[in-house]
Amino acid sequence: MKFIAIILFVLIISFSCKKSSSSAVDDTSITYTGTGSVTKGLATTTTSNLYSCTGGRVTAVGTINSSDGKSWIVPAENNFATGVKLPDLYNECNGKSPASIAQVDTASVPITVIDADGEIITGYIYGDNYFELYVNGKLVGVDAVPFTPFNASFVKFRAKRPIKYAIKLVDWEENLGIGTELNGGNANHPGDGGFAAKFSDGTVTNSSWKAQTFYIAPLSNPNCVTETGTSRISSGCALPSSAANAYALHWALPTNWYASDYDGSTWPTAVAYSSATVGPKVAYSNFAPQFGNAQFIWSSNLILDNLVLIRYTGN
Ligand SMILES: [Ca+2]
Ligand SMILES: [Ca+2]
Ligand SMILES: [Ca+2]
Repeated sequence: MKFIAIILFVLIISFSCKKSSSSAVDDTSITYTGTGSVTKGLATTTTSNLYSCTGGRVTAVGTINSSDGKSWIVPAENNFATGVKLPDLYNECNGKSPASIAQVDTASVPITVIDADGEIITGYIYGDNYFELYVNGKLVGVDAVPFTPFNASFVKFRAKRPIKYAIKLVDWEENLGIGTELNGGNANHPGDGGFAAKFSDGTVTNSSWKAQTFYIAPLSNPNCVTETGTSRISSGCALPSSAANAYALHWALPTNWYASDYDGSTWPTAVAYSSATVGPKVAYSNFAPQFGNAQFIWSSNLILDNLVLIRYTGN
């Protein structure tokens, strides 16, 4: 009996030591085998409200450390504070709620010069929730409302064709670091994304774009994300039981991902989603004729992929 008690004691001590030696992700039962960085639980808020608008959700930014010793900004590093806000097609925060294009003064929208010897291109853009638009390697501007209410933009820029579009897409979150929002009685509702755009050079969003995901959350187990080639697939993932048990995966953005000559050809193909699946608001539906045959696109998971980069080269 005494011998068994000693064995048990040694086992308990060794288990506790193992547990206390774990790093930021405090769960020794999970050995992650993929290429991302793993975080668990909520991030620390660094900006309590990036933007305020009556009726809008709290738009915060935070940081969280992963088990491999890296620090991550969630939901995404962004240029909202300093970036030029793109002109409004529809934006309740600025008192603009036209019922149709007939009520929008598109002629007075200023032209952003990307290439002085280029041609004038116009575009209609709707993103759930936030986007930053780069054209030929330069930032044209940022979505005027980062989270909610849902808005839409009308852009006008001068650029040389073929135009290289590079766009950062963010499905914003209220529970920083775990990709969820407060939705009525459900405090951990995994929000979804969706993005549609139509430009006058003939470019529309569809599955001929490329899309890569860089932040996936919430996950019950980070190993549920499978990687095939450059694809990061979370379709087999289950939601966590609680915020404390929620994992997230992060990948660093290539430093020059928006450059004109960046080769995004190895990225996964963007996935098109139906309007019914995305559920766009009036900021989109009031201008459905202008968006024409543009499709809603995202990476392979509209719900769990919260930071997605997309690229396309126009005609
Ligand atoms: Ca927005
Ligand atoms: Ca989401
Ligand atoms: Ca969303």
